[in-house]
Amino acid sequence: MEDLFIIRQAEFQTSAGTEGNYPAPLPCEIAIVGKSNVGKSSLINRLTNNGKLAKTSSQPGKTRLVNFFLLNKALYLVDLPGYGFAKASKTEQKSWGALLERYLQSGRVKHLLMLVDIRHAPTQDDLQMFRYLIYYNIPYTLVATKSDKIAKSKRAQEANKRAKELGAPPFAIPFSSETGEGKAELLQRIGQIYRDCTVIEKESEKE
Ligand SMILES: Nc1nc2c(ncn2[C@@H]2O[C@H](COP(=O)(O)OP(=O)(O)OP(=O)(O)O)[C@@H](O)[C@H]2O)c(=O)[nH]1
Ligand SMILES: [Mg+2]
Repeated sequence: MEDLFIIRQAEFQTSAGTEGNYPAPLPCEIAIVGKSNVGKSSLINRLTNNGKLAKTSSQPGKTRLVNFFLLNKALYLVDLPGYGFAKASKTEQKSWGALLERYLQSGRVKHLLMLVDIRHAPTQDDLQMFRYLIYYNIPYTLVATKSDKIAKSKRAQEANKRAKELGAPPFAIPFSSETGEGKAELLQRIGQIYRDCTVIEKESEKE
């Protein structure tokens, strides 16, 4: 577990809207995408052991801005509004789409955690998101959320199935914000990502 990213400190930094008022970038920025209600904000709270850090709700459409969380004063973990919230008005859907797109095209994000519900086949929006990140060559990790909702014996298999349905290599990390399942694995992954970001940073300093 040498790469495990141990979160010693986590704080909300700032929110940004469509005007793209992002904070000064750090070498490492990891953002979370996925449909509305899939558990993006809950995942941040579970990882940081702070149930109140990111606002969550049983109603989809809770997160409406790009929210920056600073971990160990070294890395940004970014909570994004979810897509595919059918009840939102057309205008709202458009503005969230623009927000997401502007953020993703800003070139800040080094890695995406793409969340899918472990129980359901990906939606058209999920497929579109996945195609987008492949097209723009954004490194990603797939996370299958709400793993507590299905039998333990099926979790690995179902998580991998969701990845396959997206058209990705068949691997996703089963994760539960309720039980903490998958937390160590995800922190390990974040540790690897962080190491890669800082290696790249050092390389570019040499040039
Ligand atoms: N059982 C279970 N419920 C979860 C889990 N993760 C999230 N939830 C619930 O799912 C609902 C949505 O969670 P959020 O974290 O707000 O989802 P979100 O993806 O941030 O949603 P938006 O901000 O609307 O895009 C809440 O009622 C959470 O309590 C999980 O791992 N297990
Ligand atoms: Mg949210």
